[in-house]
Amino acid sequence: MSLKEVLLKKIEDKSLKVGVVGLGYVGLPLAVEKAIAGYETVGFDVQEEKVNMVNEGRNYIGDVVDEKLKDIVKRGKLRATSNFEDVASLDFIAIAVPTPLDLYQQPDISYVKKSTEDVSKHLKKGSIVVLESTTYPGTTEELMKPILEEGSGLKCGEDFFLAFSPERVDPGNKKYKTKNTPKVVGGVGEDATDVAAALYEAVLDADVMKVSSPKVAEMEKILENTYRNVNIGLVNEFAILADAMGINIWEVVDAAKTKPYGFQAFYPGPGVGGHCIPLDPFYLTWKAREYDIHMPLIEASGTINDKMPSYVVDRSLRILSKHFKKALNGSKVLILGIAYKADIDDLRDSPALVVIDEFEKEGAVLEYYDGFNPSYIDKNGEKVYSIKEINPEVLKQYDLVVITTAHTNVDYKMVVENSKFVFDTRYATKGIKADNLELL
Ligand code: SAJ
Repeated sequence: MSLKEVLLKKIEDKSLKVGVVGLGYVGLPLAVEKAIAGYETVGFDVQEEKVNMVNEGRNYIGDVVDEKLKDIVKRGKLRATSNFEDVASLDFIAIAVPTPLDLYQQPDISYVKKSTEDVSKHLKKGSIVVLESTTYPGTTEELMKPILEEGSGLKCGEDFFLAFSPERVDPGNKKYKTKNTPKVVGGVGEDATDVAAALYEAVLDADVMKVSSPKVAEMEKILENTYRNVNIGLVNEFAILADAMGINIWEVVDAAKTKPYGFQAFYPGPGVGGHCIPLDPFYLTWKAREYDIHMPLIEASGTINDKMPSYVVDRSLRILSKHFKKALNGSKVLILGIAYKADIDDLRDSPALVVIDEFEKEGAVLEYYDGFNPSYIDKNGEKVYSIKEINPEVLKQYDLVVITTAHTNVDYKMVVENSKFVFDTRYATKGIKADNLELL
């Protein structure tokens, strides 16, 4: 039997041994779904704490159902380790490690490189490796393929298969999860694509689209997220003009989205956070320069989005001056919500934390409330605590309340009724009219 036939058979009879490298918001849900689908799954992570929590059946990812994790661990379908020697027994290894930017907004591909090296040392003949991390087009074939071949002495396409299949996890999304989100798969060669697609078809309740190469799959994922970044930048630019013209941008967007085709609503905000949207487009602009091509539209949207936190502070400064003849310096400001988006606890690249920094530069006296984040470590390494709760007595102490993340576990009507002034950068107070309320 050919390499492809052997793997397809193992996928069909569920004897395929599966590995997932990286047990974060992408890798753990993926490992859980593969184990639930009946495949013996090994999770790999360099963080001992994550390895121990998985082996104790203790969940730490919001999108994973605690009971499901506990059950598959108890049934021996899923275990975790930091020992890559276990790769030697695996047929299908997915890699879902971070692809951040470094200080200079350049791709930091070190996690992909390191995990590929670790896998290559133990890669067995007859296996397949699939990268899921969002990255620049070319990563799979130009970076991973040589590492895997040199590290294992095996030949890609003959002794093992290699493919790219971008993750599409939208943390906190109640409707679309790993299980039911369509998947795109692009292999080095058609056989690799077919094998990778076959496993996703066996595990997911979603369409699996095969594309002609890893590069197509790598670029389509970047297009998905660049599309978001640029459209958020566009609406942020509109928001700045709308405010200057005394127009309610939120009403404008809600009106535009009555168009049933050809328009998708994006809303302004205090900036763009998370581990994908602010970063992924710059994996592409970095790679484009290798072809002497610049992408000014992407750069421009990044500039606009990065300016939003200081724009929020400028607006706050004007509110205090106009309504209270107060300077921002020395004013007491309450920040409502520090996660990068509503109803999750993730602080990565959160614009709210940049807003806090910008306020502090102006001498404002800040506190924050976030029910999902009782504390956080600020840029000086200091632990900052959320105030315990928000109630009428507490709210009265602040000169200004700024809503930076619209968590739905807050009574915004009570906030507006009991605050001196509220600046809402997230439309959390939609439908509330008050003289002490201003929207971004
Ligand atoms: N944001 C706005 N205005 C908007 C939409 C978002 O300011 O209209 C901000 C959010 O507040 C947040 C940031 O942009 O700070 C990113 O938001 P996001 O909704 O794109 O959420 P992410 O980054 O957690 O997840 C995205 C996925 N989200 C959606 O498609 C809705 C998806 O693009 C990817 O699956 C995922 O990134 C990824 O892992 O690539």
